[in-house]
Amino acid sequence: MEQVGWCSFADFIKPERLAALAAEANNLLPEAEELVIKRNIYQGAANADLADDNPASKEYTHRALQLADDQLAEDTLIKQLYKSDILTDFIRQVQKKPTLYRCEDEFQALNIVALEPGSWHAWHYDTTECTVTLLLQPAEQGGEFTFLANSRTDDDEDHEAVARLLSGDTSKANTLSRGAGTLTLFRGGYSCTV
Ligand SMILES: O=C(O)CCC(=O)C(=O)O
Repeated sequence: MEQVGWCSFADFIKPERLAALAAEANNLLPEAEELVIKRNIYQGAANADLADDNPASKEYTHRALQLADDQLAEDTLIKQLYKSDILTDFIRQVQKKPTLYRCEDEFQALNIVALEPGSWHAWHYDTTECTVTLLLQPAEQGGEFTFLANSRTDDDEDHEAVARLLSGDTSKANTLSRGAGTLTLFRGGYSCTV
C-alpha cells in the first residue's frame, strides 16, 4: 500500500464460506437496480466546453447491477463480514492508520456489484481514499480490474499518464486478473480505475 498504492490477497476467504457469500449475492441480485451512470472520471458531469485533452470533458458510462448498503440486511453474511471488527482492524493495519472508521453512508458503505455481459465500469476516481473490494465470483471472460495507481494527489494529477490511459494505453497501469475470494485494497480516490 505504501509503496505502490495497492495490495491484493488471493484466497482471502475460505472456499466454503466464499461459496455461501456468492450464493447469497446471487440470490439477492433480482432486487438489484441496473445502474446506468454517465459521468467524467472525476464523478462529475462532463463539460464538452473544456479542451478536448481535458479528461473532465469526456463522458464515460458505468452500467452494472448494484445492491446498495440499505438493500443488504444486517444478518446477511456480507454485512456481517463488512461489520467484522477483525476485518476492519486488518484493513486499518494494512493502511498503517491509527484509527479506521467504517463508512456510515446508507447507500455507499457496502455495495454488491454484478457485471453481466454488456456491463462495464467507467473510468473513474472513487470518492474515498482507499477502496476495498472482494471478488465473489470471477468473470467467465474478461473482468480484469485495471487502475493507474496514484495517478493524482490532493492537488495535482499526472495529466499525461491519465490521457494515455484514457486513450487505451494501459501499459503503465496495473491489471489484476483476480480469482474468486481475492481481497484488494487500492487508493481508489487517487487512482484512475476501470
Ligand atoms: O473491483 C473492481 O473490479 C472494481 C472496483 C472499482 O472500480 C471501485 O470500487 O471503484
